[in-house]
Amino acid sequence: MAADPILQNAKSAYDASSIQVLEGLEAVKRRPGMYIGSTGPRGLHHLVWEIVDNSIDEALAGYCDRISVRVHPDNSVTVTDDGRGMPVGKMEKYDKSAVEVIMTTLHAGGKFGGQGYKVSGGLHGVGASVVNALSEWLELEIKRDGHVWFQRYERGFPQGEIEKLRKLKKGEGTGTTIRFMPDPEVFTETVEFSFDTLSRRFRESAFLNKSLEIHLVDEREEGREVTYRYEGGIRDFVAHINESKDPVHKSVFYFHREEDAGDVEVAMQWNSGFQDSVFTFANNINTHEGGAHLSGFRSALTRTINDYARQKGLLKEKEDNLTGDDIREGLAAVISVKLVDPQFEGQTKTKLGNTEIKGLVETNTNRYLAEFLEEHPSEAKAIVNKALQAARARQAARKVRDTIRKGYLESTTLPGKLADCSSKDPARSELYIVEGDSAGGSAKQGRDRNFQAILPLRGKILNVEKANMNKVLSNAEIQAMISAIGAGVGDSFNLADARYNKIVIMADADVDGNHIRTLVLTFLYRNMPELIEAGYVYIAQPPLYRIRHNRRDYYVKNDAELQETLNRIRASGNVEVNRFKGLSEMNPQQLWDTTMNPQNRTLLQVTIDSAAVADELFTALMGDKVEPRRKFIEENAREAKNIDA
Ligand code: 28G
Repeated sequence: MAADPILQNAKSAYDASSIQVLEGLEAVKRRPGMYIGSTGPRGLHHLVWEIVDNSIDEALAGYCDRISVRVHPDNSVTVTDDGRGMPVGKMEKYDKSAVEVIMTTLHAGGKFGGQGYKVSGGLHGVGASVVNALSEWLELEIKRDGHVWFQRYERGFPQGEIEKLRKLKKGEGTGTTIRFMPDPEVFTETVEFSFDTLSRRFRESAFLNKSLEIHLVDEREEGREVTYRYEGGIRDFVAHINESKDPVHKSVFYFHREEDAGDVEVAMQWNSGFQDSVFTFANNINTHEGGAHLSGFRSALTRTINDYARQKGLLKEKEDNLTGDDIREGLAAVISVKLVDPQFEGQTKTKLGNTEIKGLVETNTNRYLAEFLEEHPSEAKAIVNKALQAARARQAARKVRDTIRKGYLESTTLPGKLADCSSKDPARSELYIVEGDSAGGSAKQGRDRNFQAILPLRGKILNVEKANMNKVLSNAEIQAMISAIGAGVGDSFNLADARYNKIVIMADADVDGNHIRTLVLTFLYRNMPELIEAGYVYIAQPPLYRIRHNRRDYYVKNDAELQETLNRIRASGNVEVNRFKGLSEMNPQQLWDTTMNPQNRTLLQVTIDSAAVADELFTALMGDKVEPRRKFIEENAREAKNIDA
């Protein structure tokens, strides 16, 4: 048995059956998608999440308070933390250093492959070997035990043993640095990291881990860097969600409770809007599909607010209880739980299954919320009033809905503007939602009517952020969309009734096109999220340029492709380049060839993440406040131009 207490720890950890079988890295190289989801841009970024999560685990253990991430011009990434440093001592059982065992053995099943899920806090180093296997090279620098240690790997293979570089200077501190170069033979699509994707994720991590500092530097572009550190943790997260909105009360409700079953943290504040933005996390993982923590929170919220309203006479005896929906209107909330053995379930494995967590969240939310309401009577009144208003509007909306029900929503009559396809098989059928009548006309002529339906949208559809459900449902363009899709809306949405399994938003590649795309996406995200979760929603990519050369036409969808194509055909000269200003500039044949023909087109599939970004973008752009809009446009100008990225 090793004398080093760290090695003893490590040994018991590795012996534990929870770690399961140790496999070689060949499995990762054979099927990268099983371990990182995909080999596209999402998988590429996953490499960074795996490494940074290990630093965050070290922070959760209480030893690290600063993480820095650097993207180098060659697209390699360096992550540094000021934790204890990965253990460097020899493990007798393997005849290797502990860090080499961590870097070269695959622990547990892949995150995306099945049973094994990573538990934040306690199992760190788990994903590092996956990153190592998928990196052309990876270098480690560890400060601990009085020295700086170094080791290099190539495609997962150590290039020599770990070695001492030098002695640590006085006061230099400890920590881990990992620099890796994603293997271009694995990430064939792209090896380029997106600053915005990295930055968004690190902001979220910083919100979820109070006082943890995360510094991101992009060496590819002068001055591009951010530092996130939130003393308020998820309280600041909620304040951030409400930044571009108008809060109906001042203080953010917050509690943090540590119990044997797990840690619970809740923060919330109501705004004057109509949507609810409740985000839930388990072990820092965004649980998009909710689960036990969310149901516990909802029950407690409905119960405590009703109890309070009754007790204070704000709700009269003869009046019905406020519904959960009434109470959650305009609510911004973050629920974060940390537990030892999280069970992730659901279609996308983002639903927390641990039933014991429901009671934990429910009991504490009941208790702390009742206390908050008693201690903040004027805020409590504002909150209850907001819910009462929502209840009244909901009753009015129900009446409207009942009257229009026969006319539009639930009727079998399809909207007049819809050019439907002949196929009645949803699996084969596609609905193109097209901006403008003239582009709609071209699309109708250019399509394959066997399986492609066209729905032209006139002008700007309703601003869903500002309008309540009542108005949203009586808007003609929205109604056309709802009845064409055929699966209902909101609570009565039923995915199985969707008439198309592909819903393609087709708009110009300009500012107006972006606007309409964002509007439609936001509408779908808020009223038919199941459609996005099921992967039914796509964005069409019309070309940006036409290149005419020797009587042949080439269509390209971005500047990079333009450059590439020009380089390819440059030799023979006499090239004509046209910029497409809009869909309507293409004739039906061109539209079919470039954007609609399944043989040639590239569709972008909308994910819940990208829809959430659209939602955020939308709120900032459309909300009532000017300052956040200006700020958002400044910070996200690139993104606003290309929300598809
Ligand atoms: C910079 C990029 C990513 C890390 C640590 C620190 C320890 C550690 C990492 O131990 C083995 C298994 C469970 C204990 C733990 C150091 C205890 C004592 C560590 C990182 C031993 C892994 N001293 N910092 N792993 N554990 N940072 N940053 O990867 O039982 S990984």
